[in-house]
Amino acid sequence: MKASDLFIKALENEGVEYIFGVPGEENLDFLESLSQSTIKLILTRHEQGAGFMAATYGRLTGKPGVCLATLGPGATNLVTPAAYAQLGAMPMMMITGQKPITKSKQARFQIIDVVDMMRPITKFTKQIVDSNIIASQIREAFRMATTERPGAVHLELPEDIAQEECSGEIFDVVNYIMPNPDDKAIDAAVAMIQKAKMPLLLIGADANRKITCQALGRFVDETGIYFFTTQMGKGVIDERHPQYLGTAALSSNDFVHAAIEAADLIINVGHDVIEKPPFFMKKGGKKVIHINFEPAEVDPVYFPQLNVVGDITHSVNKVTDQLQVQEDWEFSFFKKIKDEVKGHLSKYFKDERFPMLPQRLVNLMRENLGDKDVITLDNGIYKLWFARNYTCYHPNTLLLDNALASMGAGLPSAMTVNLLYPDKKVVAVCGDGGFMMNSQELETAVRLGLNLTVIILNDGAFGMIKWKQEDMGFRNFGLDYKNPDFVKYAESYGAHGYRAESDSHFQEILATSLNNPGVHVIDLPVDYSLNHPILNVLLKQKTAEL
Ligand SMILES: Cc1ncc(C[n+]2csc(CCOP(=O)(O)OP(=O)(O)O)c2C)c(N)n1
Repeated sequence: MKASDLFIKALENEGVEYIFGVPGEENLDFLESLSQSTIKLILTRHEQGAGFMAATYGRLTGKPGVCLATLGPGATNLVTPAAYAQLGAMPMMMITGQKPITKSKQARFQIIDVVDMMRPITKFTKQIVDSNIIASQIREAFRMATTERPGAVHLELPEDIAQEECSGEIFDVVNYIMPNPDDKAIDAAVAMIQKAKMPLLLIGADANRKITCQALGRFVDETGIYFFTTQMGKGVIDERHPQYLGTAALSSNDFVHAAIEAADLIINVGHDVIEKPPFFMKKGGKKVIHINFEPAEVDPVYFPQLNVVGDITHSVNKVTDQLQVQEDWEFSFFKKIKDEVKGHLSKYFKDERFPMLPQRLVNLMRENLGDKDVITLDNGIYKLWFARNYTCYHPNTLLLDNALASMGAGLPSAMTVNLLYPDKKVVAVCGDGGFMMNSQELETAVRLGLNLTVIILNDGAFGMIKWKQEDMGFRNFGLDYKNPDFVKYAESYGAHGYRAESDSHFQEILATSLNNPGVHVIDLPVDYSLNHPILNVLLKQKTAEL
């Protein structure tokens, strides 16, 4: 069999449905083999778009999303999505081409050491030097990508190896069950929770990967313990729950931090140090139980006293089984915070000023989307507003990146959501800066016949950095730009373009976009004037008063 045919057969054996990518001439044997396969090629306009789409596929399905690029410049364009998948624990496999490795007349033309370049941002990176090991290397790459903690893997397929005749055989996919935690660790966790006066549950990104909703829902219902989430832990338990205190979006001085400050024990299910810290540990301060698939990595702000390592669902269920509700648990402060938060969050929900406040947009999105519809966020200041203020009813209904926190992933992520779940509505909320970083994928979305809406929050600036600049007392410098006409821009791709002129006009456009097929791009002028006074000033005062 030709080696590139075997490569594709091995990918089919892994259940690969799509390959997202931008082929180069070094991938042409691979492409020829792919043309005979059941796997669909999703041609994108930039390797970054392909990588973000593949990573999101991995994030949503738990199966590695596969992307393809050529050597040199194609491979370097995959660096950001590789880091995105690796930090975000999204299983993703990258395949890159290379000039022939045995005989080549290319000298150094386009050649960089891609395998080494990928080393710090992947779990596994290899050049295939012999076609007979293709099948085993692919099996190993998929195993690595999906094993806890999931992440990015990379295989380089040189042109001459792709053309070889080989007799490789396919390896069966072998899944395994995650080990359960040791009883001693469970006993210790139960004892610590029972001894605490104000225990508080934290739900992090890793609890969002597997089906932990039921176990965690049972834990909070049976114990009465209050909970908060990291940004990537949002939605694991329906946030309408009376014990939900909020999402840690800021680093400090939010209502949720007042609860964290008061708690004497944090039961941390699924948070690791990759996400922006939702709280900081201090020596001699509160205690932390780390419940996760892996033991905690120690960091100056995170050094839990107890690790419960193993399958998260099983750990949580075992703790719940044994835990006795204590009469001296004191939750009245948490209840007070819950009441304060409710009033604070809804304050600007009905404020119809235009340009629109991000708080108002959050509310309109919640009102207009169904329980399981999805918002994908790019990276900008609005991410804080959505993480704090948007109420998730189900896991993975607000997809954001709080690990690499890269700009440019909002639109590609929404495209994958629509590919996978055509019955769900999906809206990418992007800043004008982040949208422009991968806006060329509008062509891909239109060509694929996808149905999605993009809302561009137009402030003519890198708003997030402006907000930090103001907080640091620096002058307003170096962060403003001009935007293209987004309506014409969208239309030139064959998408529908709209510019919102008022609050009610935006609502009309939003309804049209959500209820009609095709790609819809809404230019929404945004008012960020309350970012500093609320996020930096008011919250400090409010939380100090609690
Ligand atoms: C690829 C990348 N480059 C730079 C940054 C740093 N950064 C974070 S947010 C931001 C500004 C985002 O601006 P925009 O997308 O317009 O959103 P806004 O904050 O204005 O709503 C920048 C430059 C980043 N996170 N990712």
